[in-house]
Amino acid sequence: MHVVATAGHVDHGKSTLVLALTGMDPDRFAEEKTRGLTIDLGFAWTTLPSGRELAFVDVPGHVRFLKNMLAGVGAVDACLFVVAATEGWKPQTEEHLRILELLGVTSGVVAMTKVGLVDDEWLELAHLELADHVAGSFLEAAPVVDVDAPSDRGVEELRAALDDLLAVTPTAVDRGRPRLWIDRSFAAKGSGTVVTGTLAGGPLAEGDEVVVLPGARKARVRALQSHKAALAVAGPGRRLAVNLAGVHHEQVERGHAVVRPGQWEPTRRVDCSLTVLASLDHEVSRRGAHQAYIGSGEHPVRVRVLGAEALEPGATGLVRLHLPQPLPLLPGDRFVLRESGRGETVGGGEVLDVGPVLPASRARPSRSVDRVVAERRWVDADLLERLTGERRAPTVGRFVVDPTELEAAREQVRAAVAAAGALGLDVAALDERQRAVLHGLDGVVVDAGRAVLAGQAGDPLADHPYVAALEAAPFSPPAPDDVDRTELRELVRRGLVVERDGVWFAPAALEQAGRVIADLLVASPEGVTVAEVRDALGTTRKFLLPLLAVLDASGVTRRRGDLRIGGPRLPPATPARGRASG
Ligand SMILES: Nc1nc2c(ncn2[C@@H]2O[C@H](COP(=O)(O)OP(=O)(O)O)[C@@H](O)[C@H]2O)c(=O)[nH]1
Ligand SMILES: [Mg+2]
Repeated sequence: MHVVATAGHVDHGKSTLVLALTGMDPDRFAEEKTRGLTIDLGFAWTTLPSGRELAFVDVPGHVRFLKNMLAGVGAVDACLFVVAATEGWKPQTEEHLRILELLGVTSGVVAMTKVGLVDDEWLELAHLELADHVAGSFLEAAPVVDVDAPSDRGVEELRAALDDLLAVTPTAVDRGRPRLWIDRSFAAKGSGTVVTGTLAGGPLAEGDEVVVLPGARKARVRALQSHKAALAVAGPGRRLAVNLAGVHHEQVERGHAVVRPGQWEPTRRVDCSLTVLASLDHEVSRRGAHQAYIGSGEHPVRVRVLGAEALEPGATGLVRLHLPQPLPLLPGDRFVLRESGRGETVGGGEVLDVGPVLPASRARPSRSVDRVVAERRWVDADLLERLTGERRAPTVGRFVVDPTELEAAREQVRAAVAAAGALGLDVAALDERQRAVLHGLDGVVVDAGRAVLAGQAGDPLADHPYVAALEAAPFSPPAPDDVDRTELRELVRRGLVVERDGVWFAPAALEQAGRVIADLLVASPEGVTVAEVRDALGTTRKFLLPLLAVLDASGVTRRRGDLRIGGPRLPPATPARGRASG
């Protein structure tokens, strides 16, 4: 199954050839018949001698209908390139060849038509002229077949040449991501909206839920037809008519696309390569009114040249295109750029980035998926697939992460865990990305919602002799004269010792003091004096004043004049003792 587009100047015999090859007249419209002129796309199909099926998209040759020509040649596999022997190479012969090249068409057959109307000498000259013009293009080595449709001369040879060509033309690839650029939309009696197009990228099946973009209209595939025959499933690379339930035909138009929901990242801004035609007599810059032909649509665009002010004729550079409506595009999609004012083809190129994040001044787009990851640093793997068409396994969590960025994030989280010490880092306080990084981090254990360095389970500092010494003499604590300064700082940081005004306490001493004061307050609810506390703890003012300062600061006690009363964190009194002394 292949789709081939015709190409060539008006009246050179494209439609006549399609009729001769298929028995079907591609000029559908009454107006086309009476004027003898193809205005819009025509469709016809045939089975080749090999059994291979071939569909033609017959395009108009007249310059006024170039827009319609462009709508038809988007997803084709090859071209039937037509040049009349009588007239030879003409402006639209040239323009169509350039457009096919810009759209990435790489194979074709040339038909030299109307050979019955010229003599041998003229025909020989016509061939020489043709060879001159296709030199250097993808048609340079293409077979050239002489035909004269009225006498049937050459039609069988042409059929054979097409068969040979398609035998070596790769069929459309199935990436599981169907996209049908709509070239016609109409209401069929009794069945509602029907759209047609060349299916690419993946299959569509009866019953599929789809969306029509732009506009994100949900619809369902009610029925499929290819070449007038009903199909339950249609693979990519087919001309297809799709009967859609759920949308009105007037909501759908040429240039829209039928896709599956959730597989695309519709965009209004794309970074692309742009090759400017060498024949253009001016440079391309942001000036001028441009139209981009993408898929089957024509879209007015703003053009911004990246990394330069303008592109010279013949040059290939980078541009950012601003579209009026979001389109489901992918890197690798081709487009043609025309200048609407002058009505000339400017050039064309390839979509490189459908979701550029860098400002135009810094953007240097390419097809590289690594570049997308590096620029976004963290990308959801599903989003990355929608942006690039490529599936990458997530590096952490659901994210694909730039390697440098990931290393930095690992270091940052590891440092935070280390800083949290033996108590551990509250995992709930981390954001999603940090949590994802934490879970893959070597040497970190997560226990009961807290992350600790693996070495700290069984922390040597917890059994530090100084802590033991402080606990042994809670209210006459020894000075840390023999303790290593780094260790002491770490002990303080981890809350294993508490320092105030040059005096060090064990946390246990503070707790004990709090309980003793609570008991005293049962007997003296109006408050206790420093001397009373001192006596109850059996300590001296030297130790007691810093100790009370800690208790005041932590809300265990509060000052009222010369007295201490209970603060919000005062522990409950010991029931028995409290009552006994009261
Ligand atoms: N003698 C002769 N006339 C042809 C041939 N092919 C097309 N024609 C005539 O040329 C005119 C234009 O043909 P058409 O197929 O409409 O050209 P298109 O604009 O390229 O599609 C018609 O009147 C055809 O009958 C041919 O091979 N020999
Ligand atoms: Mg025609």
